[in-house]
Amino acid sequence: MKTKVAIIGGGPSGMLLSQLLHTRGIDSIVLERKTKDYVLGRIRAGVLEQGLVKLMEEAGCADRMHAEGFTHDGALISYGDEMFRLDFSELTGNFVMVYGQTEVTRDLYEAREKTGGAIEFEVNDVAIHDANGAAPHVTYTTQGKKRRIDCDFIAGCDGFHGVSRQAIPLEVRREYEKVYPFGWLGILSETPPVNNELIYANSERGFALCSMRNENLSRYYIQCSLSDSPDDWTDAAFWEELKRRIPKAQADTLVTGPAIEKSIAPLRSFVTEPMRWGRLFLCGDAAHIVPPTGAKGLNTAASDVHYLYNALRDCYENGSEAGIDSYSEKALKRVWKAERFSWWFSSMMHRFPDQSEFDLKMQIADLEFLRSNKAAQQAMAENYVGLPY
Ligand code: FAS
Ligand code: PHB
Repeated sequence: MKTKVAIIGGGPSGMLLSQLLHTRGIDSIVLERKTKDYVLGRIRAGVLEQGLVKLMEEAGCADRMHAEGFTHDGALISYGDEMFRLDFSELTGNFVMVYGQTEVTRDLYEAREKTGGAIEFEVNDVAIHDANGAAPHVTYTTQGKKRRIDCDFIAGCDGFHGVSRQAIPLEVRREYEKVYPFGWLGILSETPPVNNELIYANSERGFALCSMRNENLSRYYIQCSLSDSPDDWTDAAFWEELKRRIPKAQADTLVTGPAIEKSIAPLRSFVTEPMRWGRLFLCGDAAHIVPPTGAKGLNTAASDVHYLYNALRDCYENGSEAGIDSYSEKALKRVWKAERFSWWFSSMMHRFPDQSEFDLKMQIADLEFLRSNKAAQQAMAENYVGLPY
């Protein structure tokens, strides 16, 4: 088989890139390890920056998002029983869209299937060959048969545990990592959200986040030990702990119900450089990971896709390689800003096992400064709604 762009990974990065390329008549083939149902069964991000909203519009996949998503122009931050609001609109003139990553991915699959997009599910043994040579190609097996795709370019959109990053030689790759000593236990419940905007809570018992997917589907997280497993937490225990971490007024009005999904995500900050090796380009979690506190994971994958899509367009439509030559440097500039914001917000909102009394005082001072200083609020809001591409 031959295609212009072989895309490894059928998550949001791979599907958004494939759909955008399609709008310019640039063909691609998506190779996905899992089934479509499995991919669409994953519950992950919930907050979209304006940049991703615009990319979905450019991809022709934004109708349902605009019909069912919620624009949020603020969020609440609580510490103990104190709480204050960040007014994104007043501080930045911008807002975010609350619409689950699962729905973004579903919309992209629907668009690709409508336009006969080439997607292979349940592929195995994906391997990248000659990425830095004259004949880049990808091999894989499907239904026991070995296949080969010859291509002009390879997009590694296969997430943190994929194969693409490993295709860049160790002597070329530089990796940066910080592993956090806790995880997030998340649940989905068919209950009305406790508040119409998100609440990020720093409590003496640990971090909590009150989010939502719609007026009768809530998403909650509590910081938990890395040794925990979802089965260690009954629904009742989760609700009890959440109530102890959010302000009393919200705890008293929280509507609880059975968890329809319960999972634990470990937290890490990770970046690999460069994000390009010859004709191989890494996008999204294949190249970088952030703690989900700042809702930057999916949104930084989107800015990678924006840069790579425009670079490939420039190459095919104008014969210019300037975009692909500057892709890694341009993408990494924004990646590191997202890494910094996610690390800063996570450091301010979570309780760390080895925290000293002084460290705790610094957290409260950080929160008090953010609460009282407009410039600090502006900086936070600019990062949260999304820095420019
Ligand atoms: P993804 O990991 O989503 O997709 C990669 C795809 O590649 C997967 O479908 C995988 O099956 C496939 N793949 C892997 N190896 C392959 C191979 N060898 N061959 C073929 N296919 C292969 N971000 C937030 O902003 N907020 C959150 O609350 C949040 N929660 C998260 C919870 C978890 C458990 C995880 C893991 C991530 C979370 N994230 C969150 C980050 C998440 O949203 C990612 O940023 C987003 O999924 C990135 O999308 P992709 O780069 O497409 O990677
Ligand atoms: C979510 O709704 O899943 C979500 C929202 C905001 C975050 C992280 C996760 O910062």
